[in-house]
Amino acid sequence: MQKDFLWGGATAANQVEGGYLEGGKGLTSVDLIPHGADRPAIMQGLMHYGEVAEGAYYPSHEAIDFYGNYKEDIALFAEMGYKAYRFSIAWSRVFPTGFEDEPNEAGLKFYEDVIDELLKHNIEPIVTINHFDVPKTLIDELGSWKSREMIDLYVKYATALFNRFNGKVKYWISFNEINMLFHLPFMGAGIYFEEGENKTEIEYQAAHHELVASAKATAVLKELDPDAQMGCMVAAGDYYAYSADPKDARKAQQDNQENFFFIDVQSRGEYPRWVTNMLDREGIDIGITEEDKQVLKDNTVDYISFSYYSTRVSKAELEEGEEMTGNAFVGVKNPYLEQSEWGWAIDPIGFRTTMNSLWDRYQKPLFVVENGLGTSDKLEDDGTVHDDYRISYLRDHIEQLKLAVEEDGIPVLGYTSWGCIDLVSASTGEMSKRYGYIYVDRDDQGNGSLKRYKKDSFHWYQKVIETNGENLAVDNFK
Ligand code: BGP
Repeated sequence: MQKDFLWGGATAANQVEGGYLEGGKGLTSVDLIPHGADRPAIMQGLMHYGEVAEGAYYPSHEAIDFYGNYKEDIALFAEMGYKAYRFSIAWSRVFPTGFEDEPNEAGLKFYEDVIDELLKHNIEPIVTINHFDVPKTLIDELGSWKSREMIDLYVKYATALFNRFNGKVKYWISFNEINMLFHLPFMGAGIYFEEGENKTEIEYQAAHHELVASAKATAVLKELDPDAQMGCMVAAGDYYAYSADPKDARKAQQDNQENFFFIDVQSRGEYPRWVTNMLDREGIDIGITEEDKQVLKDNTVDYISFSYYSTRVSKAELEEGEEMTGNAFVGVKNPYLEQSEWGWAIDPIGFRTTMNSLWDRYQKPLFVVENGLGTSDKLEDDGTVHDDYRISYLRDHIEQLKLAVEEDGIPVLGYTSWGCIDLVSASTGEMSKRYGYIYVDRDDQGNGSLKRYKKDSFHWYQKVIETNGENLAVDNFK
């Protein structure tokens, strides 16, 4: 791997920070998604909690208290040797309702402190501007990204960040997993559906607003700091055809095209024709102006960042009960692959395949900003956690990453594994679905000391970074 390869870890504000009303922060979409039976329907925008409900448990409200603990946590990242740390900024910490003219100083100051702490340890901050997080007031007043007004509000927010962190942050990501809008509209974009609304129309309308907002923010960034880089971010993972039946192959192609849609626009600067044709055919007008087209064309991204957890399988004709979901993507089970405890397929070779697909399509540097295994761990009495299964998973994936770089010649900027410290699961709201190198003592009901413990994988990853990916042996730390 190249000398300056950015090894590190990744988190998101709502999954680690807590302090949900501290420092003047406003309520945000995720603060309204409780743990429990209603969570899936709420994330999909099919049910809506307009207010924080009495008696419900909201994991984002306290999370793992990174808000109060960031110095100690960053010190642990530094001890592992991180070169980069990807985190997100909570929009409602900086603009509590989204409508204020001026940013909230306490919010900006918190992130400035985080960034300064990282820089002190020579860790490159990778900042996601928006990760599953829309201020509640914008949802209530505008219907979130359904409204075109969101574009200017987002650009105002992003501009406040670019101004404040100019020269300190080089890598920006405009939206986390922007394609999640099609799978979990409320989680991804603060959108819920009213009776009688056309789902396809709403989703493409919102997508268009996000795409224009991303492009406009990119223009501002380049103006303020020509050296900074803007990346798009997609929940990646190729769709395989279930069989050699042409119908399955065609279905896989369509599923892949849909998954690439946002990145096609952000990287190539224009809508793919299958989308404009489909919208015309369906009689859907999402209000794309000539000016929008120009903005999209002129402000494409510098790099393609992505999350990778698994590939997916497309089948044209589904049989009853055959459907399965992994990371919100629906498909069928791959008979060749094992699954995680939470039912997500494990496919290291698919990681390399996916990187090749992205590179062949866009020819822009890639950045792996999420990858990891969510599973339960056991904290031993002596404070150790023997997570050899996580080490194997990461080893198998990093091996494929190296092949993509060294054999296939794909430029990859870095690898920040997901949930480098245990955090709240986005899909389930659980703490017991753990991804971290660092164990956090907290359970699914919010009990626990929040104390941090180093897992075996902590020491393993430390060695991986120290040897720049050369020593991947599962016992390299012993
Ligand atoms: C991605 C999200 C993350 C993260 C991860 C793991 O979709 O960008 O926020 O949570 O998936 O998913 P989960 O937490 O549901 O296990």
